[in-house]
Amino acid sequence: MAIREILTVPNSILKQVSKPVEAVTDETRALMDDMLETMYAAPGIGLAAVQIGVPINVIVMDLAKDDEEPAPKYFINPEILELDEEFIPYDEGCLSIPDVFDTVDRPKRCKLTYLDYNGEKVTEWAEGLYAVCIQHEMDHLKGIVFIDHLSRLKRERAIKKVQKAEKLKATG
Ligand code: K2U
Ligand code: ZN
Repeated sequence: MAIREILTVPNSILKQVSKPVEAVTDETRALMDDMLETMYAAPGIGLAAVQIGVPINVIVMDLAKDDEEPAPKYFINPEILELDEEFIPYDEGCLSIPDVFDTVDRPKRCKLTYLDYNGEKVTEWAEGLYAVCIQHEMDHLKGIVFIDHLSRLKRERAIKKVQKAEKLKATG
């Protein structure tokens, strides 16, 4: 396993539309192991493969609280089948947009289907933080980051903030 670099805005790879996984192989599982290790180290609670520069339809997530046992979830070729008509606001962040948080409204619940770590098909409803996080991650698979749901001014300010912080980190 390895901790991989997380790409940050405005890296154009984050705008790519990810491609479906043809077959769930040991290589797919090795990638998901790296994604999970990278996510835990960030720390975060979700991560899409495109965020480490691999534009394929793979997401990892762990919503367990700090005082709970880890509960990793793996999503290969996830699809949303149904969306609740009711929207709820949530103060979102993103590992590809460090230290930027803002409110995004998303459907309160969603029904999704995906292949798990072993390639088995799962279909289930997501609600609460699970619903927010999976929709946030599935946006990544479409080349969309959460600031794309905000005003142009807020988006531009967020990108400038990340670029300034990266420049400071690089020059020390
Ligand atoms: O895509 C990502 O960067 C993963 C997000 C997942 C997330 C976004 C919005 C709302 C919930 C989850 C990162 O985990 S953002 C960091 C974070 C950490 C704990 C709680 C919320 C956000
Ligand atoms: Zn994100």
